[in-house]
Amino acid sequence: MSDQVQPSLVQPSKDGDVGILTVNNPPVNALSPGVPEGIIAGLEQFEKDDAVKAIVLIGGGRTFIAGADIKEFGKITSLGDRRKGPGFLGVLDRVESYPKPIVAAIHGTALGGGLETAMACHYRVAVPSAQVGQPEVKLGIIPGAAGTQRLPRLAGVAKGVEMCAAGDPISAKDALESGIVDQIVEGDLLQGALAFARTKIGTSPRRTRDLNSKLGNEQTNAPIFAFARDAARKKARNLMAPQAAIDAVEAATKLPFDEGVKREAELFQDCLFSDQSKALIHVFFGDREVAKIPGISKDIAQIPVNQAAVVGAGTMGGGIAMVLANAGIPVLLKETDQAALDRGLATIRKNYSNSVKKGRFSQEEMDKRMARIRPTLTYDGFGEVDMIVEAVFEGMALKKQIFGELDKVAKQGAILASNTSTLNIDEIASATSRPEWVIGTHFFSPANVMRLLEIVRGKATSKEVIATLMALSKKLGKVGVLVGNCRGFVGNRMFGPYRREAQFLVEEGAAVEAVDQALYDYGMAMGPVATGDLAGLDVGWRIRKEYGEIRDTSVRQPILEDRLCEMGRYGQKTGAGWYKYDENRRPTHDPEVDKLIEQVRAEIGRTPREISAEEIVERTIYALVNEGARILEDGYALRAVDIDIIYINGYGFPAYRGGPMWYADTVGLKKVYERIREFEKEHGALWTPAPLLQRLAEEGKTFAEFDRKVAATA
Ligand code: ZOZ
Ligand code: NAD
Repeated sequence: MSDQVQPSLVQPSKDGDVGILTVNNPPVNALSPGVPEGIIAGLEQFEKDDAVKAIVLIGGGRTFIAGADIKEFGKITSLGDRRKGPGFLGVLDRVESYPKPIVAAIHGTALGGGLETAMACHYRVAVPSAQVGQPEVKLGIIPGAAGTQRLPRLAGVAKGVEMCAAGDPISAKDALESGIVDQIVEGDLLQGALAFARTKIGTSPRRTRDLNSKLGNEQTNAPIFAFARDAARKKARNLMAPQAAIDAVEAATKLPFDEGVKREAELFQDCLFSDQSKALIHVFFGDREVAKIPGISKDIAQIPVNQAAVVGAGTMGGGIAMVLANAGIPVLLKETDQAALDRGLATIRKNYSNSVKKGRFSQEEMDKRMARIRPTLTYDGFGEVDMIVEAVFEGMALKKQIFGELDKVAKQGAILASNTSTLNIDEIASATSRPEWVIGTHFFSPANVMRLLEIVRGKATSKEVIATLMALSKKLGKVGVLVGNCRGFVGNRMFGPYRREAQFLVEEGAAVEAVDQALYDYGMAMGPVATGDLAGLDVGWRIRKEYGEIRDTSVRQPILEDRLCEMGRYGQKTGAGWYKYDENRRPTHDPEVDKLIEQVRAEIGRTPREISAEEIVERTIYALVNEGARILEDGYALRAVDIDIIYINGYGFPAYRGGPMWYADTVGLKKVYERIREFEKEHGALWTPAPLLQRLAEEGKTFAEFDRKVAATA
């Protein structure tokens, strides 16, 4: 524990015969240095006070304790001393063995070390809106203060293992039913907790460690652990923490409490010092960092978005209308003709019905959401809305025509957004008399599912519009990342070289399946070749044709995908692309594609060679890193972590690798740079190292250090 003791983070007070300890460490009452010490100091004070017969531990502000202070973990691992650990177990032993009853009073969230603290108390009460959980696996660690030992003693083995291995919080009601919480307080929490505490005065405190009745036996537990391990293998592919959490809960069922705690500590340390945990903690803070835009302070006035409109009810427009409706915002949805409008609405209805069938929400809720979407073939009502999102076909002339029309119908002060995936926002904005109100909102497909929203800043876009979109993205359940206006913005611009390399690897000798498998094993949700089939190969083909890139002989060009498109093989939508698809969209190998590959190899004079999975990963992932470094240097992404968050939320990049830029840091930029130099020698100018990457590699620095410099100068 730290030397900088700040006991003022926990305030002792009294209400008659009950002592109250209030944790005040905003914003989330994390167990930062000073909080554990404050709790101990308060307990010692009340122990000596004979007038105090029971204690209530409560959180000040918006929540109970939301867990360990995650910033502290980096300090522990950077010291490299595994034995140091968080040192919090002794504090909780002191709480549990305290002679007077202690009641934890929970509102907001009791998460991680917060729930562990509550479980070391003798009783727990909670308001109905409270949530409790052991979310540590989401940070690549496991509970480290006996959570895996106390939770199954309160909630049973099945519930304990589920909560520790999946990490999702549960409601107060669920916590009451499973025995974690003793009472729900409907009115004032403190008053309810005081009353509850008084009922325990004079009784000997109930210690969670002594409650063994829910621990089951070998026979009843074996299937629970087998099921949990299997589920974790599937849902948390390649992740070590969920498996470790299950091992730790299993230890609770097999070892005496103190031995189980020791086993948990070993597993906790293994996880804490892993690259996976460091990466996931980077992602936790990254998710929040991207909302911080230099030059756009929190007090910039935002534009209230109470009503919206979407132009185009195709794949994206329909999804965007759902996103708005889901957030309670009424939305006009405009199409060119009735048939297109009906098609769009039918898709929306089908998507909502599927959610109802899966039990995500009720039919009544679906009806409410549908009622918020008002179909139209005209611009009637567009003059009243606060934001209009354009999602028509990708083409500059059409986009400019639509923005010219929107300029006439939209009220002054309305945000005009385009969902373009490649086109220049400034040129689109030039079709209006108010470019400061124009912005790019690049949703990802399916828009109602994917978490990423690239917010594209034009050169005239106002700070108010940017601040509004950043805040709105959160309300819409998205992670908004501000990007600059370059072709493909950040995500798709990087995706080009990544998928280009996947094609080159096939040209050079790798099997299509081998490329996909290598990246899948690396942790990508899907391989790059299969992703092309999913998104539609024709999209890139059309863009390449529009930009006149095909057959540019000055640099090596991928050939195979254009040939597939010429054969009408656009991917899943035409039943064939790189793979053949059945009616359930299941892919199979296609000998036709083998023939094409052989033919292309012969044409370009490539003798196929053995290519290892390692080279496949290096060629594709380093292509992302190199392009990412260029984007960063040119200022199209604010920080390396912004690129990481884009890749994790929009492109299925494994969070436990921290995103492409963080991953490059973990490999070592010098090593990445040297490998890229080798690729340049072999494959030419497409692999010229980004100057920023070269500089950082030569200086022995990391992208994370680059980000810290950006933050310091912001
Ligand atoms: O912030 C949301 C949340 O989910 N936080 C993380 C909760 C969590 O994962 N807790 C478990 C931590 S690991 C743990 O406890 C391990 C363990 O067993 C080890 C043993 C104990 C060791 C003890 C050591 C003495 C939450 C749901 C709480 C609130 O969501 P909101 O959307 O309302 O707010 P955010 O997420 O924007 O957060 C506000 C600011 O607080 C920062 N923050 C949140 N949780 C933190 C934390 N900082 C440090 N530690 C935490 N646990 C967050 O970064 C954000 O900061 P700003 O600067 O971006 O405003
Ligand atoms: P889509 O072909 O599915 O839908 C476009 C719709 O716009 C069609 O229904 C069409 O009838 C309608 N439309 C055309 N002109 C119109 C007009 N004047 N007024 C009203 N409606 C009109 O296309 P999509 O895939 O939804 O793409 C839309 C936009 O989103 C494009 O700019 C595209 O680049 C971008 N985008 C697409 C994806 C994706 O994966 N599909 C992802 C991100 C961004």
